[in-house]
Amino acid sequence: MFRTKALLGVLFVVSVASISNAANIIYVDVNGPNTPGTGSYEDPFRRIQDAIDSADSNDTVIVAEGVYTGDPNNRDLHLDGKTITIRSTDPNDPNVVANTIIDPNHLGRSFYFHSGEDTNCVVAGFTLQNGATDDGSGGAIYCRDSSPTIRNCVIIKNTAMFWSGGGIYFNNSESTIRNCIIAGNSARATGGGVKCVSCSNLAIINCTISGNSAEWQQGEGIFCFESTVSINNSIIRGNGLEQIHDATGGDATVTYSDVQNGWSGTGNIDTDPCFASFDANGEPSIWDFHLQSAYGRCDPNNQTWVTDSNTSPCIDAGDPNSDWGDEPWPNGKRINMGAYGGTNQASMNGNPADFDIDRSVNFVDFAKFSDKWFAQEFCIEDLSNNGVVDFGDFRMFAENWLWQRE
Ligand SMILES: [Ca+2]
Ligand SMILES: [Ca+2]
Ligand SMILES: [Ca+2]
Repeated sequence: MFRTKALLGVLFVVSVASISNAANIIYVDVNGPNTPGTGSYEDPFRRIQDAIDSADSNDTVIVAEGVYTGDPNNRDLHLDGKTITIRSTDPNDPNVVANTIIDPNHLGRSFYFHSGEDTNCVVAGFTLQNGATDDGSGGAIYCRDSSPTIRNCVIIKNTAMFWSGGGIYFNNSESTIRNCIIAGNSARATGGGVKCVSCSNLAIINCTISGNSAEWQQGEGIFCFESTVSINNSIIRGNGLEQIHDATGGDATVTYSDVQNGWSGTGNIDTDPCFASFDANGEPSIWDFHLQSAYGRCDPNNQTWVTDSNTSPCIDAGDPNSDWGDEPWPNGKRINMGAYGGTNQASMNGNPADFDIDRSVNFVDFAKFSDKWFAQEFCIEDLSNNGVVDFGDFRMFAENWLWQRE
């Protein structure tokens, strides 16, 4: 009885606490009706900093598609130590990411973290472009004594004009960067894409870091110094002379990644990733880091799936223990390397009727198909992807019968 009362008491306290800390959603839309706006869905703020300033810890700021530029309250965004999620309307949709743009137009950075923000601060689903700093490091994002989580962002064409970390600079930070493209950024000194110093403890997961440059030609992709950086399921190629600079030795641990000129570590490769479109000396805004595939590649420009003559060796080459997430079938039941790995835009691989992934379609696959006959669910045997396994799927299975991969 006592235990029951105690339990009820705990539940009461927990529920009251959750009510008093109820998180709010604050909306931003550069095309909203009023300036500054109130942050409601009907009357959103038009400038991102206004929303951040009105937020309390645990609130979420949702930013509508549009280009956030010009106004000082759309750059050098600072959280003053609050724990806030700042995201686009759908960080998992690369089309939304491409259309939700923070562009300081070389007048500042996008984000300036310097007030002890922790890993529960999240920046998700933005394109951060044309940021620049003339007073130090970190062209798009600066983090000192702060550890925001950065995911599903495209960080492109930013510059650290007088020092380091053209894309992102970390100093005494414990950030995680996940499913980000960091490309075409430049630094005056070192770390064209990312610079990491002063006992930082960084995780870089499923990122594509390419086409960055640094004038000192050191760590043109990533520069690490007296820090711990773990890089997993990532592609680091086409960054000038040196992809990763490990200044003190042993700072960088790399696994299941494609690193130009190689890097020791489990599952690493050094081979052309077959990007859909990339020229290190070309214009970054037309680069496309989807991986070429004979079995299906998402073409974001035409909103369709296409096939290539090549199939990227980075497909199905990520950590076998990583969740392949939203990768469309056939996904090899293994995550791809790079920024689209684990997402619904991951390049496909193999025959869709090869359910056991043994490189041939035969009676073993037919047995699996039969087990699902007339199942009303979305499963890999539902080849037409309409929620039921029936004669339409049988026809598709028959078309692939006895397929064998060379
Ligand atoms: Ca895969
Ligand atoms: Ca098979
Ligand atoms: Ca079906």
